[in-house]
Amino acid sequence: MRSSPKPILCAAALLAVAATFAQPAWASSAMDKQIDEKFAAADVNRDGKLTLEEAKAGMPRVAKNFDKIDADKKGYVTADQIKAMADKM
Ligand SMILES: [Ca+2]
Repeated sequence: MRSSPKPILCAAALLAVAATFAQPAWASSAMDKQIDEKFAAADVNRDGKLTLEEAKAGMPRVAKNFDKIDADKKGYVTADQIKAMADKM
């Protein structure tokens, strides 16, 4: 008697359940990816920072909330700051 297929099925079921519960994390990382892509396109001089001018041209929603995202008033925002703000919205 061999019953090896059963544990495999069990693991597959567990994976399916885990994937279902992981949905919000997935959605969040998909949004992060979208922000990364938009940020890269908007960051014209590729310095990893988005000035208000760059935001106005490439990420208008960021430009609108620029002062809120640029909490330290550095005159630019980073992708991480935009993601942190996106998580709150
Ligand atoms: Ca820049």
